[in-house]
Amino acid sequence: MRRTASGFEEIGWDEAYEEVGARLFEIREKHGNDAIGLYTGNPVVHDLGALLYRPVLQRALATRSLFNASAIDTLPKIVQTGLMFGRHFPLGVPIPDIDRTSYLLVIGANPVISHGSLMTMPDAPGRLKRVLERGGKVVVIDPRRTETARIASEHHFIRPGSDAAFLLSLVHVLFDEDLVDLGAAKDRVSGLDTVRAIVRDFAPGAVAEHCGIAAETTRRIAREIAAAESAACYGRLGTCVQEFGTLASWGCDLVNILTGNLDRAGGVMFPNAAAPVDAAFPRGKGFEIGRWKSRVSGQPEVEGMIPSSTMAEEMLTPGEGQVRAMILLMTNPVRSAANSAQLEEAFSKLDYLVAVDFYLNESTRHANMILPTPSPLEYANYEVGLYLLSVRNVAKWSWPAVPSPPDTQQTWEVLLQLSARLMGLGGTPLRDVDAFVVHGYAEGAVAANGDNGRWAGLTLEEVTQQLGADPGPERLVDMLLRVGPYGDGFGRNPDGLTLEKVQAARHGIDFGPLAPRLDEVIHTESGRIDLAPPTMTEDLGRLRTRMTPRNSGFVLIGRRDLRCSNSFMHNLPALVKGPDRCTLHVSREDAVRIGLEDGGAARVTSRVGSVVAPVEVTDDLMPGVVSLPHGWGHDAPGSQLRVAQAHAGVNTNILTDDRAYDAASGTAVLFGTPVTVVPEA
Ligand SMILES: Nc1nc2c(c(=O)[nH]1)N[C@H]1C(S)=C(S)[C@@H](COP(=O)(O)OP(=O)(O)OC[C@H]3O[C@@H](n4cnc5c(=O)[nH]c(N)nc54)[C@H](O)[C@@H]3O)O[C@H]1N2
Ligand SMILES: Nc1nc2c(c(=O)[nH]1)N[C@H]1C(S)=C(S)[C@@H](COP(=O)(O)OP(=O)(O)OC[C@H]3O[C@@H](n4cnc5c(=O)[nH]c(N)nc54)[C@H](O)[C@@H]3O)O[C@H]1N2
Ligand SMILES: [Mo]
Repeated sequence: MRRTASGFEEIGWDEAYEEVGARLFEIREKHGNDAIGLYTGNPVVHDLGALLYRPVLQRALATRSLFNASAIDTLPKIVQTGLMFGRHFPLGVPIPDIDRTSYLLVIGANPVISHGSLMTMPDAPGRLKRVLERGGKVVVIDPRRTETARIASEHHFIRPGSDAAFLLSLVHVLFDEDLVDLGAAKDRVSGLDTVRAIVRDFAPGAVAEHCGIAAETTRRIAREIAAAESAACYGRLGTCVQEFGTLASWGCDLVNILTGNLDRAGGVMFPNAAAPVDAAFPRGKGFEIGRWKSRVSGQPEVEGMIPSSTMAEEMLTPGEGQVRAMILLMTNPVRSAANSAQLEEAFSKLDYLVAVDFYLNESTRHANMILPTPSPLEYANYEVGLYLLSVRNVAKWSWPAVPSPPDTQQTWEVLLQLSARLMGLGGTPLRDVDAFVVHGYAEGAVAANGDNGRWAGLTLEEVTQQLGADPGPERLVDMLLRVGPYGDGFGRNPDGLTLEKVQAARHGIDFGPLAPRLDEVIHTESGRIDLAPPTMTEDLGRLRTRMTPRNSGFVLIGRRDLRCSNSFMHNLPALVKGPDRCTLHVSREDAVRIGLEDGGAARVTSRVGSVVAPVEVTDDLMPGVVSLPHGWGHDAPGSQLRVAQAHAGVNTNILTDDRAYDAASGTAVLFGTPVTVVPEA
């Protein structure tokens, strides 16, 4: 779809590739590599071709202007686990062993709705209920009494953004009452004395008012976790997209480690995925952030990405390195990233915008060219990404459910076509370009798994020959599976895994529960888990300043819904029918105080914007907090989403502020935005 003065027109693939290739090439020649930005959206993790060919496009672009949905939702966890375990994301993320745990502390996550995220699992409600059936406990800490809280043993409100203080006070109790027990991490940690000294100030009584949790409750929870046969502390978005995301993420793992729950059954453990990404990307020891800083506001680089909150300023601020063209890979940033109004402006001013996306929506309407790739029902998939975060080690291939129409291009083909043109290989047959890609991956696999790794004697020739000649992501997955922990090692272990075997197992293959593997995981220079990385300890001053009593205004948090996936599932009638879900939740106490009525309307205003939303009065929200879901606001002129337009809703990211961020990681604050709320006539 090409944008013209009179709207979008359909053109052929070859013409589209020619134009996009030529325009990007020209912009790069004139303004340099960093002038082209790439934004990788959330659905990429579920499109195998997009996941495995995005790195190819990234290399072809050779730009530092790399933005990512992970740089919206996960940076604090990436920074925290990277610095503590020396591992690149997500290989150092300990996952709750939910099927065997006797105590699950859920802080800032709603797995009944989200299915877990950094604890990937089918049937989240069933698994949580079984913890209780086994005689265990599930405790939820959340400013909202969520769907997860409803099936938990107990729930406590917490003031948004105060989790770091609460978690450090749990750690305080562990030291104070002599409950610290390192378990498997014994002799494998450094910085224990630093942590002990830090948490001295965080007595439960000292943080109770700030957090809204009584000191006795905090002490009891700390004792229970320490006494439980096994326990896991799990934080997700509520402990990431907030003012102290890195400190809160750190607090979660300190609780896990200091109660002996790291790497033990029922605690938090490291998955051992069948197709591990590190099998093709060998890396040295250690983990560093801030190898460079973003051009305008000097935010640290993390794993090659810069925080997505810097996107608008990088596009709008003139000077060398200004982003003048963008590639949007399955993302809707003008609805999903902070400060939408500024982003709308930035996208409308670009010299060139390409979107790989199947919708003409709020973001892609700004594109000069939309390259539509198929829907998830049309492509085969293997969860290369999410199996690294899974609560069991499993492997399953899913086949396309419906065929694609003729003339469809898969996402990997589109990315490869663009990459080829950026590398000056526009005239080369795609097969040959793909052979080059496979060669690159195979070199990585041999370096990581050959003589220094699992499969002694493995050679490049062997790998490339046995992978066959069919281009596309399948042979790359085959390679990852074969060099992986259950693999056939290209013949060295004949009974081992190949893609063919995974594809033949209709219902997937189960390798069993998570197993201890701490020694394999720790990858710091010192060989120890760093309990007190300076990135965290140096941020404590900021936390202490915040703990002084605040003004009594409202803060805004988000809310997920079972029938939405971020911003893109509102165009399907079955998923939007029923009562309006894009409502502002307000506690009964606040509603009475400021004169809001259920079914009425409220005006919500932040530093950067203002919206009017329908009000739903609830008993499930902490007073002082209001909640609005994200991903709505489908009334943008020029988008072609007939169903979504009829259920437009309100865009909450008009209110979120790109300048409010977690200082340690640069992550924008999406939960905890200060707002005013007044009735709207
Ligand atoms: N206020 C607030 N904002 C948030 C959040 C929040 O909780 N509160 N959550 C944040 C989080 S966690 C995330 S991950 C981001 C997500 O934000 P994004 O990464 O922008 O994801 P989506 O908004 O779902 O947009 C996905 C885009 O991909 C397209 N698409 C989806 N599937 C496919 C496919 O299979 N093929 C093709 N070709 N296109 C596809 C859709 O049309 C849509 O344009 O949003 C963040 N924004
Ligand atoms: N149905 C559905 N499933 C999804 C998605 C979806 O859009 N729809 N999105 C997917 C994506 S991209 C992601 S990243 C995951 C996210 O997975 P989760 O993090 O489990 O999902 P959220 O519902 O955002 O949960 C965050 C919780 O934090 C609470 N919270 C807000 N502020 C604070 C705070 O300051 N402290 C504490 N303790 N809690 C706070 C919120 O009330 C909310 O209950 O879900 C994934 N799964
Ligand atoms: Mo996300």
